Amino acid sequence: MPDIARRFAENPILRPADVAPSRDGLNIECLLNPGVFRYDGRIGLLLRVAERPMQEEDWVSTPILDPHQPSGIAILKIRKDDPDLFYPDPRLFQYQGKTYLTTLSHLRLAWSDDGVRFQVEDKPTLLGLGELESFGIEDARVTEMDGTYYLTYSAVSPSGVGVGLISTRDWRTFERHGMVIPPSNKDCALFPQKIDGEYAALHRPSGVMIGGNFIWVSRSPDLHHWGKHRCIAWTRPGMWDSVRVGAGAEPILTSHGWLEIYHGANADSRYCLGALLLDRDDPAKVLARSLEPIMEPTAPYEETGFFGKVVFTNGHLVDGDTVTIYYGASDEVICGAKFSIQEILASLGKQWA
Ligand code: MAN
Repeated sequence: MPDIARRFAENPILRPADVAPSRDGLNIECLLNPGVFRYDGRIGLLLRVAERPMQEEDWVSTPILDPHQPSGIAILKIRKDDPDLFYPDPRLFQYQGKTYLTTLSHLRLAWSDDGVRFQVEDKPTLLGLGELESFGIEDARVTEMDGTYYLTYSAVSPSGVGVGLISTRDWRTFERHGMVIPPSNKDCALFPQKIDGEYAALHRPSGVMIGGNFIWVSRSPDLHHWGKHRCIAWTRPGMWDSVRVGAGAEPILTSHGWLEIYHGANADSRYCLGALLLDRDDPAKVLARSLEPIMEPTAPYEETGFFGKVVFTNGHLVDGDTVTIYYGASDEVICGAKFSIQEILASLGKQWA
């Protein structure tokens, strides 16, 4: 089944130039991978805003949060011909054996009445805080339960990437719960309701030496302590999701089970979207999984950009049969697309029957 996404005619709906940098001296390079929610009659995006200093020709420079600096950030600046520099990927580099990100991300709110035209707030909403977030915070998933919005996000630092948790009821005051799943772990999507009286989450540990980048499901009594771990979706050699897979936003409850839109990448780091159907009562049971992507990077803004050939989503809204995803294209601009839930289920064939 080919790409079944109906992209917004207005794409990209937000670009770096639409947003004000968080401080003098930094440039916004990328807007990406927003969390999505409804609050007070409006649609909210929690954007990931990635910044760095204006790049000079022979240098690479990146900001790092540092409470010891009066400005709160230090700039690491290295000559490109330095033999200790290894710069294989626009997203990260290695220097003297340590890995750094090329940009520093914060999270920022944008609001809309129609889901297409968004007003971005002038200032960051949430910045990395403390030593486990000194390389920034990224890719927040938003799940509402009983009027509380839970944000699960990637907390990045020299110690690795783990899952942080923040909650809010009003989008003005935030409670920070710290890191709830340690490195290496990301792509954490909470289920929107308890299962057997427990919270449940999809997440993506990364195995070193043995194992890999697979999707797991776990349970928790309190969102802090996670157990009953099960690995449910592996990478598939030779396929579009051969190197890494990770959950998108919260699973959607359908009459056939939990539908999860996930991302998969191959050895060329080409990121596509696919679907998983999980048992309603025991989401560790996978009922069906896309053989072909339901969305692939094909539009010009998805094929070329800061990091090309990427469609990546971690936020959506559901209205009846329609799921509207908001997604990062080429790790540079924000776009929207709609799917029919029935069409996604039909694309899975009769695997779950
Ligand atoms: C990783 C994360 C995402 C990013 C993709 C594609 O999974 O850094 O934020 O969008 O890679 O580059």
